[in-house]
Amino acid sequence: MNAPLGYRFLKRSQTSKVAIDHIESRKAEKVGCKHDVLIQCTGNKDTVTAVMNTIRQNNTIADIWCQNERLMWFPRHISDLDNCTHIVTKFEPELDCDHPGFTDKEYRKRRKQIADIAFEYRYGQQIPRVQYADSEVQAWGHVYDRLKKLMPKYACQEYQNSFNLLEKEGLYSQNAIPQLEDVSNLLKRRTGFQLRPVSGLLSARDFLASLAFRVFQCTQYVRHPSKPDHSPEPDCIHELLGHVPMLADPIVAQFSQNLGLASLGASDSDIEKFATLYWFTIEFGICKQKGEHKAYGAGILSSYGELEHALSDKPEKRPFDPDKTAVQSYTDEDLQPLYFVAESFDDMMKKMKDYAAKIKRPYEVRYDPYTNSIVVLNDK
Ligand code: HBI
Ligand code: NLE
Ligand code: FE
Repeated sequence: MNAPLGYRFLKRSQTSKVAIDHIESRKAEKVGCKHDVLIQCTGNKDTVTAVMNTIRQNNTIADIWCQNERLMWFPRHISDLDNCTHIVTKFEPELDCDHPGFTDKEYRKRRKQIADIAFEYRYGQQIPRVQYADSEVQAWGHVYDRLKKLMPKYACQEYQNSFNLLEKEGLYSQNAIPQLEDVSNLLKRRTGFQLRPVSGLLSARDFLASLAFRVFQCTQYVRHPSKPDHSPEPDCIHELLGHVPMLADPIVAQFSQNLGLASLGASDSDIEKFATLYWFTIEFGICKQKGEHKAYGAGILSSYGELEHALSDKPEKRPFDPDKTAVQSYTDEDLQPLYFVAESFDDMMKKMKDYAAKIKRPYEVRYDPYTNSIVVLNDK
């Protein structure tokens, strides 16, 4: 039997109320595949497909299909995001000996405490407030101060406008880490985006699907204080100082939702391409404004180590072109050696729209903001 697959399925099915009726495996006939595995199970349709999606995300599995389903599962209502919480274990202080928190027992304990908020969170609830420790607020204040000095020179106009507004509203300051619930309420009023807590790096499929509902999955813990200049994993400094000001811009909000909608039910290889495009735009994008290069990517804007590097002439820069950018490999461990530069924000968004329109799906999707649901068209 294919032990890792069987184990993974059993493990997930135990926590998801899926009953396994039968498991069987044999040597695969298809070249390049080791085993064919047949799993018959009983359970709520959405839950079974959510379990399948977990397995699908493991790239050792080439093909997975379900006899009773024509459409791949994806969230149809905003509350279905309670099932889009598949964490990718990477850069975690518990498992990665290079993580600055690996040998810091207190830090790991704190991370667990904050992660539990996300594990227990369900749609419709208020996001619990975190009483941040002085050392956490200090790390925030240090990054805040350093970034604020660099912003006028390096950040795009949209970012600067929103950041000023967040300060004016009294939500952002060097002295306190804003609470996700308060930030979420402000975003809801500005652009209809809202936050939900997540315990770490989410799978690209789940992360992108949330954007379709104007939901941004947001970490709540703070990076290790020994390395404030750059963190390879998302933390609340990255979310709040990188993403939130951009999500407070109506055009960026619409663009993010469109990318989310394009990802719903897409094949694994298309998800990978969308995730790569997301990486080189929303995360690490540079654009031209008044003849100068400016950062609009959240991963650049939340790291004072990356901000100066990205806009210096050290790294390679190439013009943004979705067909090429979508298949560019990248490192998520350190400063980026390569950035894609858009002619303008508008030009990047138009190119992305044309790219997404080329992706084949046997149906179209629309968002119904009255019911917070996805409407599937041509669903024959
Ligand atoms: N998960 N929590 C979290 N935060 C992100 O910014 C994030 C993620 N998962 C994937 C991701 N970003 C992107 O890099 C793409 O893979 C979609
Ligand atoms: N490198 C970014 C930072 O330090 O804020 C985080 C990137 C998360 C993808
Ligand atoms: Fe991010």
